[in-house]
Parts: sequence; C-alpha cells; structure tokens
Amino acid sequence: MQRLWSAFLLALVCLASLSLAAPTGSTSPFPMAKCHGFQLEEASIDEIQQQLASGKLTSRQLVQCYLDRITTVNPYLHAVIETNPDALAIADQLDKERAQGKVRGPLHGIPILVKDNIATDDKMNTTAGSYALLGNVVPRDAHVIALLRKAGAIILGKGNMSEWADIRANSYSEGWSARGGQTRNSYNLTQDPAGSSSGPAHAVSANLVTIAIGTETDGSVIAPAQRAGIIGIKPTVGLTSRDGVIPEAHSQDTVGAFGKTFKDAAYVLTAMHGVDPRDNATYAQQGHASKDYSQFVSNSSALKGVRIGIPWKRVWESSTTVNQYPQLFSAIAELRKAGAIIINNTNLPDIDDITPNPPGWNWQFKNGLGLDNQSEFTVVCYEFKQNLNTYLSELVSSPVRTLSDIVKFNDNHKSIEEQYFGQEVLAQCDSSPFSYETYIEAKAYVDNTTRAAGIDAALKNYKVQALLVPSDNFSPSTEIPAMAGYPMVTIPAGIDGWGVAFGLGLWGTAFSEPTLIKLGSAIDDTLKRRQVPTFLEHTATNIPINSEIGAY
Ligand SMILES: *[C@@H]1O[C@H](CO)[C@@H](O)[C@H](O)[C@H]1NC(C)=O
Ligand SMILES: *[C@@H]1O[C@H](CO)[C@@H](O)[C@H](O)[C@H]1NC(C)=O
Ligand SMILES: *[C@@H]1O[C@H](CO)[C@@H](O)[C@H](O)[C@H]1NC(C)=O
Ligand SMILES: *[C@@H]1O[C@H](CO)[C@@H](O)[C@H](O)[C@H]1NC(C)=O
Ligand SMILES: *[C@@H]1O[C@H](CO)[C@@H](O)[C@H](O)[C@H]1NC(C)=O
Ligand SMILES: *[C@@H]1O[C@H](CO)[C@@H](O)[C@H](O)[C@H]1NC(C)=O
Ligand SMILES: *[C@@H]1O[C@H](CO)[C@@H](O)[C@H](O)[C@H]1NC(C)=O
Ligand SMILES: CC(=O)N[C@H]1CO[C@H](CO)[C@@H](O)[C@@H]1O
Repeated sequence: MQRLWSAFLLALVCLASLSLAAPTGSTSPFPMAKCHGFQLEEASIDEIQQQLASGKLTSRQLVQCYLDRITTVNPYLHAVIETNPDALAIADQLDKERAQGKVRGPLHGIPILVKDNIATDDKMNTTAGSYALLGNVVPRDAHVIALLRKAGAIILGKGNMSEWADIRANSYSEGWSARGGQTRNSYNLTQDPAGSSSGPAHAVSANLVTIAIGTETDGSVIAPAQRAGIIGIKPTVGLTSRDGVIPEAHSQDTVGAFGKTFKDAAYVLTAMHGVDPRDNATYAQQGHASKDYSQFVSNSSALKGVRIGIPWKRVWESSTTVNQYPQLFSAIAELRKAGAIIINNTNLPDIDDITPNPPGWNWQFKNGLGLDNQSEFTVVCYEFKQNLNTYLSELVSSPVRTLSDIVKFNDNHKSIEEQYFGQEVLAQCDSSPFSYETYIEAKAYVDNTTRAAGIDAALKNYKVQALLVPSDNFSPSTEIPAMAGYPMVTIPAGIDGWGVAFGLGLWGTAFSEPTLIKLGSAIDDTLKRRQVPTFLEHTATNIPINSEIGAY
C-alpha cells in the first residue's frame, strides 16, 4: 500500500513540486559493461532472446552479468534484498533445455526480481522487509511464482520494499525496510523512490534485472514505476492470484508487472495471470482474460481516432505534479498530433463524494471511524488483520503467527525495527477499530463511488476508451482505481527539476488490460520519454531520504 500517512512525505512532495530547475544532463556514474559483447543495458526481452537463440549468450552468462551489476550498483541503490543462491544452477538447467530444442516461451531463461512479500519456496526468505518473518518457511511458491517458473523465468532475487508495504506507521520512508535498508531513487539517490514496490521498480530501471513483479493495494506498483521511469501494469484485482502474497487487503491487493517496455511487462502479465482455486477472486477473470497480452502492444498509429478522456476535476486538479504540467501538456499535444481525440473534463460524476476536499491527499486521514472520508482505510485496515493472520497461519514454521505477534516482536526489537519509525498503524489495525457493520458499509461506499458511479460512468458518459491521468504519487490518480480494483498502467512522461522520472497513467474498467496495453504502448511509442537512470548524488549515499528521520 502506498499512501500518504506522513507529514514529512507530504513536505517532500511539496518541496518536489516547488523545484522548477531544468534537469542537468549527466552521464551515469555506473555505465553498464557489455555482457559477453552484448549491449545488455536497456535490452528488451526480445533482444535478449535473439542472443540466447543464436547461442551468442547463455542464460548462465546473463544471470552472472546481472549479479555483477547488483554487486556494483546495489550498495548505492539498495533495491535488492537477497539474491537467489540457486540462480546460476537454474540458468544452467534452462540452457540445457534450450540446447535440447525446448524453449518454453519469451521468458525462458530471463531473470526476474520479486518483491520480498511474494513467497518463493526456495533458499530465499519472504519477509515483507521485516525481521519478524526472517527464517519462516513458506508452504509453497506463490501462485504467480509457480507460473513464472513454469514459463522459464529465473527468480534472480528478492526486491526491497517499504516494510509491510507501508501499512506500519504514520511516518515512514518509502522504500525503507529493516532488512533491506533504504531503497534509493535510481535517478537521484537522495530522492523519494516511491513505494511500496520500490526495489523491483528501481532494479529494472537501473538494469539490475530485466523484469520484476510487485504488489499494489493503493499505488504501490504505479508510484514506484513512475519514479523509476519504467512501465508498470497494475492488473484488475483477480487477474493475478494473491495466494502466497503477504497480504494487505483482498479487496484491493493485486500482483503487477514492471518492464522497461510494454512488451516486457505484457510478457510477465501473460505468464503470471490465471485462475487459482486458492484465490476465489481469480474466477472473475474467466471469459475476460487474454492468453497473450503481448499481442496488444502497438505503435503510435494505434492512437488514430481513439477517444481518451482527462478527468480534470480533483484528479489532475489536486495533483502534486503541477510543476510537471508543461511536460504533461506537451505530451498531450503530441498524442493529439498522433491522432488521439483527447477530451478534457471527463469527470467522474461523484468525484465530490470520493475526494471531498481537494487537494485529494488529506481526505483519507480524517479521524473518526465513519464512512465518508476514510472508507478506504476502513476496508484495508479491517481486511489486513484477517488476511495477514490467515497467511501467517499457513506458514510451515514461523517466528510469528499473528499481527499481534508482529507488533510484540517490533516492540521487543526496537533497535532494528523501530530505530526510525514507529508502528502505530500496525497496532491500530491489530486493535480491530472497525466493526463488521462499519466495514460492510465502507466497502459498499467504496465500490459504489469508484466503479459504476465513478470510472465506468466517466468512460460511458464521454464515450472514451480510457482516462489519462498524471501517475501521481499521493493523489486520487492511484487511489481511485485502487479502491475500484480496476487496472492502471503508467508510462514514462519526463524528468522533473530534481532529475527524477515521472509518468502518465491510464485508467480503464475491470479487465480492460488489453485496451490499456494497446493505448499505453501507443502512447509510449509516441512520447519515447524514458531516460536511462542518472544516479545523481551517488556520492551522497548517506544522505537520508528524510534527514529528520535519518533513514539510510
Ligand atoms: C535468509 O535468511 C537467513 C537467516 O535466517 C540467512 O542466513 C540467509 O542467508 C537468507 N537467505 C538468503 C538467500 O540471503
Ligand atoms: C472460496 O469460496 C468457497 C465457497 O464460497 C469457500 O468455501 C472457500 O473457503 C473460498 N476459498 C478461499 C481461498 O477464499
Ligand atoms: C504500426 O502498426 C501498424 C499496425 O500494426 C503497422 O501496420 C505499421 O507498420 C506499424 N508502424 C511502424 C512504424 O512500425
Ligand atoms: C482542462 O480544463 C481545465 C478547466 O476545467 C483547465 O484548467 C485545464 O488546463 C484543462 N486541461 C487541459 C489538458 O487542457
Ligand atoms: C470530508 O472531510 C471534509 C473536511 O475534512 C468535510 O468538509 C467533508 O464534509 C467530509 N465529507 C464527508 C462526506 O463527510
Ligand atoms: C451502494 O449501492 C447500492 C446499490 O445501488 C445501494 O443499495 C447502497 O445503499 C449503496 N451503499 C452506499 C454506502 O452508498
Ligand atoms: C537531487 O535531489 C536533491 C534533493 O533531494 C536536490 O537537492 C538536488 O539538487 C538533486 N540533484 C540534481 C542534480 O538535480
Ligand atoms: C543483495 C544485497 O545487496 N543485500 C543487502 C540488502 O541490504 C542489507 C542492509 O543494507 C545488506 O546487509 C544486504 O547485503
């Protein structure tokens, strides 16, 4: 979950939007060496597959090149928490298969990084960044991991993340976990990486791995993807199974894909989606899922005559990216030039109910347990305790079995778990502050306002295929599709005054991934605004993301 619990993050965002300076064009202090003669930096899966097919490169060599890169860059970036001790052996196995003429598909022999809250039944730990779960034994691979392995992907390691996917404290630093330290922004190391899937997103951007997966409850795929200048696909809740994922809230949790191109991310989504009897929500995809999401990847010409809406009211209006408007508006102009019909003010009819008090970011922090302003938190907090306790109860062995155990663990290990941040939100949700009746009411309110009377109404009323939004960090632009359980994608849209990437996003209705991938890739092909990370301020790795808090 990625939300604005904290005053200091707010300050950070406000400061960020004050900066108007042009980005300094600088070359990377970490140029990537060629991998056995192959330009691996920025290489797409199709390009890597060509090398593998021609025999010029093996998966073992590929894995070793990324491991070397992790050794060089990760001490600055802290995007990787662990590497897989079996990665080279798995690569050997897949090289052997290829030599025997068996190629499983586009992911055969391709390394992938996995957020630390997704279970891998191997030598690696699955801990959501917390020492409380260190040494636990998971019962099986998460469903998405089993599917990725079957598709031939090599789990290269675990990605660092905001501990407990952000649902721990009112004040925290995105990308920080006790086990992994502070994930840094690959463009400017002193800047917010965004979270909670910080490590997977920035590892892809920094070319520490080809592709990655993360999870989102609210913003946790889209926000780090945009600040890492890559493609993020947050699928409809129910397209990717949550079995084996350390949960937040089943109404909103979803496993998403990161890639430097839409094709790469679409390959990941193709491999990891599917019906899973262990996650009932996945039955909803029947008749709505595609066997191959890469088939929808298009070029700029796919924008011709396509109606795309701009939900200006509250969504753009309360965006923290106001100083990026010149670049965002020029992007819109380029899309129009490519033939898109962009319609402004395709507002959600009940936007006043969803986000009553612009700017949108503070509506959810109102005290009091009623509906209105904090329905989303009511739903997430209520479900979190139940979902997490169920997950913990299924572990083969674990030092903690309940949310209460975790709260106790943190208090008993303050020097490693609470040296920078408290755990008020974990404790609050553990105290069951909401009744079942309040939860049901909040859930109905969230569903009603964001779906039929929200995104779906805007799409229908203005006859648009998708809604274009800034891929904002803390705003309705990620919150509304998160609450709806609807998909969103983000596309690189520029570099801000501090040298950090930002993105444009697309919203659609449930299971509209084909449309979002088609239009998103067409927008990406039109704008072509991804830039290779610059690692600005890499000499200042000990400058905390927030100096008052002192995270490292
Ligand atoms: C997992 O955690 C254990 C400590 O419990 C550690 O010894 C081990 O190295 C970790 N695994 C990896 C792959 O880092
Ligand atoms: C799925 O739904 C069935 C029937 O409602 C229920 O018995 C089962 O516990 C559910 N399983 C999960 C994993 O939610
Ligand atoms: C763009 O896609 C269209 C439709 O698939 C195709 O006909 C066209 O050749 C492509 N253009 C470029 C420049 O690749
Ligand atoms: C959309 O309309 C609003 C006024 O309702 C205006 O302030 C804004 O600049 C417009 N946005 C674009 C992209 O034209
Ligand atoms: C939400 O909070 C704002 C200000 O805190 C208040 O003006 C508004 O009435 C509240 N909305 C609802 C629906 O209660
Ligand atoms: C949600 O919509 C349903 C059906 O239209 C309605 O019965 C219910 O009262 C609504 N709930 C809320 C909280 O708005
Ligand atoms: C990087 O971000 C910091 C703020 O965290 C800012 O002071 C600095 O100017 C930025 N560096 C560049 C080169 O833009
Ligand atoms: C693979 C890797 O570099 N892991 C590091 C993650 O961060 C912790 C804390 O900084 C280090 O101890 C690990 O070595």
